[in-house]
Amino acid sequence: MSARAYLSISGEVKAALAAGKPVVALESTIITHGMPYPQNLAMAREVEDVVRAHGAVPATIAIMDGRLCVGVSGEDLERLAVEGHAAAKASRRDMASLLAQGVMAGTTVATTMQIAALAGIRIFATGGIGGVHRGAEQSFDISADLEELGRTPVAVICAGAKSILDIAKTLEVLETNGVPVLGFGTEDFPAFWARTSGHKVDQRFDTPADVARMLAIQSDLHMGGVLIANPIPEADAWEASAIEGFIAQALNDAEAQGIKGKATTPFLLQRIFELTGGKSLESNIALVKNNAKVAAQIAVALSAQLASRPA
Ligand code: PSU
Ligand code: MN
Repeated sequence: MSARAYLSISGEVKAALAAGKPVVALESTIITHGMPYPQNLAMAREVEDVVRAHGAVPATIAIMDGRLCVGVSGEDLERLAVEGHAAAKASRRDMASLLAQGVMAGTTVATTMQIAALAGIRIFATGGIGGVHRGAEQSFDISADLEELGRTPVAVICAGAKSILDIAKTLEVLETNGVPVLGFGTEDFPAFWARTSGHKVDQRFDTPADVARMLAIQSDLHMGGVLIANPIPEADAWEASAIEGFIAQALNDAEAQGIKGKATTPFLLQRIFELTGGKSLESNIALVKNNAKVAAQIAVALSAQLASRPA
């Protein structure tokens, strides 16, 4: 059986893809493991609205009922949000087992990219990517997201990487994997809650049309993913120094409680949410919406450019 036989694509997304209209993929681990209920459900719906408001069709991706679902909405989206941490967190290696067992799972950046590519979606918006964890020289904890970006031809619009990670090492691994890291209107790689990290991106691009031109060429060259880093809006940003104390505390707590492997990122996010009295979540939601807007604009520009090419 072909891999595509496992896809369940919603009617709206299928029609948009067939017509070459802009589509933006959205991940679901951010819903199940990245945010608490009910804010996760509100966020998921608002982000879809933002994509639509900017002229593209949203395609939330998840694994449900033994299917790779593209365009999850309505009651299914609610089921996913309510399930939360009780749902599985699908990394690349989990996919076949989850399909075999018919288990509900949020898809990480890595698996969302994989499923988006299978469905023919080129643009994907999220909050932050996984990366090289601090202390990786001991733990070897490097997110599968970085490997996937190297091989799967999907552009991921994010707000950089959180400083719960080692950003310098994350950028090194992206370089090793051949992943272009573009700054959208910035030369500095953003650090999720903060607009800068002190580390440089590879190239700065200032408009959706410029990014779309680069993506079309990347695709012509049969190369892999592209990471587009879009800083959190000024009004919602934190000073790096203001969040660092909370991150240090969360990392200490994770170590004290022996948190390891795939539980690490959800634990740190939850702890920082508690330590900031919920304020980290407000910023998180603001940056995801901002990424959804830019992703939709890039998707619109890319569709227009591809449609105007000689056949
Ligand atoms: N960062 C966030 N929120 C999230 C994640 C990362 O701010 O929800 C999720 C994404 O789905 C990402 C995953 O792909 O965590 C990375 O997990 P890991 O570090 O276990 O690879
Ligand atoms: Mn990990």
